[in-house]
Amino acid sequence: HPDLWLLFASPDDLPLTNDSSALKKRAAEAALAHVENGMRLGLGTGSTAAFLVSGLGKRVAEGLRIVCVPTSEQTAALARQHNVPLTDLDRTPELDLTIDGADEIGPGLMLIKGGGGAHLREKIVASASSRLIVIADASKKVATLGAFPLPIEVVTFGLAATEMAIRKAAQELGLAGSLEVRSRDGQPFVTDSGNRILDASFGRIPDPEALAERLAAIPGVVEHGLFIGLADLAIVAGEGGIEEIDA
Ligand code: ABF
Repeated sequence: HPDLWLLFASPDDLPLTNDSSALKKRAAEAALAHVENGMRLGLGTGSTAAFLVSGLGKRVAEGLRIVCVPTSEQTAALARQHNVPLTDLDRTPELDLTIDGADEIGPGLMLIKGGGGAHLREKIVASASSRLIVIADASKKVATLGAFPLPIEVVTFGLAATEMAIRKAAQELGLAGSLEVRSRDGQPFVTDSGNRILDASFGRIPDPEALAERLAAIPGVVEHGLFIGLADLAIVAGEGGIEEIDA
């Protein structure tokens, strides 16, 4: 289950029975090599980023000096457990590096993010960073984005009208499919910023830039999960080892 990591006090307690967990951990550990003393870091959200946070906790205990901005309440809680020093973008509006997971990594390091519902803060934090490193297991690498439903954070006001506007924008780009309000435990999922998520199953997205532009122009859309031109490096762990992909 993708949210299993939330149930464990620390990702280190997760049974690494599942191959992808072991690979996620390896990608996170490889990313630690990019962290230097004195850095201001953005901390991603999700099970891959959770391995990063616990790894940083160990380095901090050994004397690494960093300050970190978490991209979600979940990550903030995990960072506190691991004694990773936290700050926020109001006190530290410029960051050196953000390390975060992704749901899909496509050509040109275009990403789909937001499966964990945190992509609004993830995008704000990544945009405030000089560099974004994406960490993932090899299953996240795709030739074309879109098999993973695209998360779109929307305000609750006018939800049906916003849905219609999204459908229309997608249709004009030749995309169609279902648009579902995300729920968790039978209730609408509420993001850390109090909004809703629409998951758009449009299938293959041949022109992510065009879709990103159209979605961003819809007033009820707070932020979509397409990350374009943000990632500088992807560290992808597969059975054959680690692959580093530059933008
Ligand atoms: C965050 O966590 C999200 O943007 C993405 O949705 C998700 C990836 O999850 P995981 O690392 O658990 O596969 O980075």
